[in-house]
Amino acid sequence: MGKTDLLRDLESKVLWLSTWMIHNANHLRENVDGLKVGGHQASSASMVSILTALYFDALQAQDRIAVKPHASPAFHAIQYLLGKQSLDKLQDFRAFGGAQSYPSRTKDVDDVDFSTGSVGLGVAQTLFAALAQDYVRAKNFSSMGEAGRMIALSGDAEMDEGNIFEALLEGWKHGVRNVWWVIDYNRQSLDAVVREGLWSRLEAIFRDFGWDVVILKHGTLQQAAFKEPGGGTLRQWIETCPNQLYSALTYQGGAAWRGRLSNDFRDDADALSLITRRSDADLAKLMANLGGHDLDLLTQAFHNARQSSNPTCFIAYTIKGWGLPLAGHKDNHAGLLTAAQIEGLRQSLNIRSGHEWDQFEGLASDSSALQDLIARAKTRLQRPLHKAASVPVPAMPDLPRAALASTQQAFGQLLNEIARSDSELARRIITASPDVTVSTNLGPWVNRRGLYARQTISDTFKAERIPSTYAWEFSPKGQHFELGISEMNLFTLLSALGLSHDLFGERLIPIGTLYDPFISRALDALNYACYQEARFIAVATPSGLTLAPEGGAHQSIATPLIGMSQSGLAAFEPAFVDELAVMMRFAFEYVQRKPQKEAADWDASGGSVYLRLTTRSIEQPMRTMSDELARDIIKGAYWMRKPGPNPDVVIVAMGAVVPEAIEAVGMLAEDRRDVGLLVVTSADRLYGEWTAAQGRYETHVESLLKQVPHTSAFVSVLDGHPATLGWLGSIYGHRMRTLGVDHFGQSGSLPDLYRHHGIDAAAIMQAAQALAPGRPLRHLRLA
Ligand SMILES: Cc1ncc(C[n+]2csc(CCOP(=O)(O)OP(=O)(O)O)c2C)c(N)n1
Ligand SMILES: [Mg+2]
Repeated sequence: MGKTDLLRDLESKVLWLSTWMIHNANHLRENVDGLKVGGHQASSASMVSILTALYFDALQAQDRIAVKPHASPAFHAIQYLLGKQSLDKLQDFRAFGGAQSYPSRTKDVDDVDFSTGSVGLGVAQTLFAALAQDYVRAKNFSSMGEAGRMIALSGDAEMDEGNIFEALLEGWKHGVRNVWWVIDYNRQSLDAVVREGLWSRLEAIFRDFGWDVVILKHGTLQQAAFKEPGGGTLRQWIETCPNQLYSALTYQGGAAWRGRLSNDFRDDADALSLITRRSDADLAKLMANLGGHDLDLLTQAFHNARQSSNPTCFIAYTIKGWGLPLAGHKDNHAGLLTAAQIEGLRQSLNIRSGHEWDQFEGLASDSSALQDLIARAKTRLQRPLHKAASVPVPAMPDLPRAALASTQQAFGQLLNEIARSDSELARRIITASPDVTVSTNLGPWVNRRGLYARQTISDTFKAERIPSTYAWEFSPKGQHFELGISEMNLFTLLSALGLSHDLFGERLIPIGTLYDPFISRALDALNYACYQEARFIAVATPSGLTLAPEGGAHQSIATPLIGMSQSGLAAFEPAFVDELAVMMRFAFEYVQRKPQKEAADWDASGGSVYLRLTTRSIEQPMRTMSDELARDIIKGAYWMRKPGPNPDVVIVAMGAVVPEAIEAVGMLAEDRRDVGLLVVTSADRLYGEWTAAQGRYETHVESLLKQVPHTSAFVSVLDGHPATLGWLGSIYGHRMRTLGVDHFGQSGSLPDLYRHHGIDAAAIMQAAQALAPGRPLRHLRLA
């Protein structure tokens, strides 16, 4: 038997296993809560042929692949055949601990390279992975083998997602290569049938961006039929058939095809006899033989594409629900097979009852030949066990002491000092910024380490001897990735770079800078980066109202809550320069921690880090950084002024408004007893430890606050949403007022805006007065 026959057998096995898997999952769901398994059956069947051609023929060990979210069952079925997925996980598809609904790097045990689920993100992820691969190769960290193809399997409606086009443009700028996007062109979305002619728009776009486009429209059966007498008419008919009609006829099957074609071909005897020569079943098979279901065509197309490194888009015509009774129906997205339909399919595939999970049950080919082919695929896909060495983290450089400084300025200085050093850390850092490199203070780092590009591009201003603060020279040696303005691209790139240790076996320490408010623009990309355990440091600056004259739309409010609520991301907000240095050192180590499945310590697995910085220059405390203080900063809070034994009020402050709190505390202390000032450096970590411990041990926040009697009151303040610190009162039941920003800001001076939003010293004192009444606060009256 030829290779194609074997592949065809495996294709039918993958279709069966994925269908059976969903059928099982459906039973399980119905028993629990009556929910139906949505959106898998038809979408998965649509991609069965493409996945079969890739995994059992075309893929190489160095390739990495993002599978269309709803093709998860077919993907897991293939992994099962390859011996990488267990039967019980397939049986538990979508159940707790079972194979995941959407391929997940972290939750699935099989070879998921990129987690998908939110359409569009996986597609763009492969493009940035291709750029990351080139970066790692350019650095010659170690001798890497052949470059892999970064492959995305995308739905056709998935191409509606804007982030794909943002990525396409960025890829073009950076000369992306070794990336394949395979579009499952089944002309159906979730709700409906897609617009006519989408393929030609897509083709034009991809060609414009310098991609090769391979259109896989007609399978080999159709191509052969076109050569028969009357074949031209058939071809013409298929070319002009509207998507809806093609889908409808596919759904109805052979007799319907015959009815329609006999009528349309009535004036063409040759074409008529072409269809009369075929049985209903053969006619249906011919009409369903689109390029994306033709294994010969697919394997050949992938083989050809391997010959060049050009980015390549395959538009593979397919049928949604291919091979199943719901094929082509416009409502099939969440469709499931009935018990009778499953039974029919089982019989047609010669699968005996009780043998549904058997690997070769019912297949025509010799099982040893199938075993051979699978074994060859396994060997081909055998990946080296990546053990990226960790990068040692030296002590952070000492910055010259300045009386006044901002955290953003200090961030630039710290990176500049790291850039000057010859450390391994300096070599492994890669920075990126969406067109805000200079304004987020990465300029000094870039001056020293240069911009990265595959080809050297010199700085014309420098060559022309025009004075400029920044050298803007690109070379393969450079360590800064200049991006266009898209924040989605920033986080998708950070996600790719932050998986380099796993994807390419070389550890990178990616640092991305952006304006804090625009984190929201990229939230989904950030979420997916964290979900798949990519490791990076996001430095968001400037933030909050503190950006006063820039106006309301530039002033972030919700980001401290995002930092707290985003899983896999440790969020910090330093007030002072020495805190920032401690956080950065921690971040370099934290991003390299190895994820652990059952970690005893809530924090052991590490994660990415988010630093929320500001441009506000504030007076720096003259203190030496003790180990204890450094530890407290990382845990999330420290006493700047320890309260006395019986405080009327404790002020809790975070970030840019700590000076307001210091001022308020100074004035309050004249009229209130034992006032304390707690500086929060990470609401996220303080809260994270407290909730993770569930009372099993005394957490940092508990040990800080237990000394404050219940009768004391708290006033919290930050330049962001007040809920960030609002939970502190619930630890021991302290009364609390939470100050912060909960409405859009506007342009203005800093004092104007702090006053307007009630986060200045006077507002803190007023809140303290209200909670801890007593003799009038003399400074409040003055204010
Ligand atoms: C960002 C996002 N929005 C919405 C969805 C819900 N959704 C899942 S599949 C789908 C339609 C996908 O159509 P297509 O890409 O053509 O894939 P097909 O099912 O046809 O293979 C939608 C809207 C999602 N998963 N992600
Ligand atoms: Mg589709």
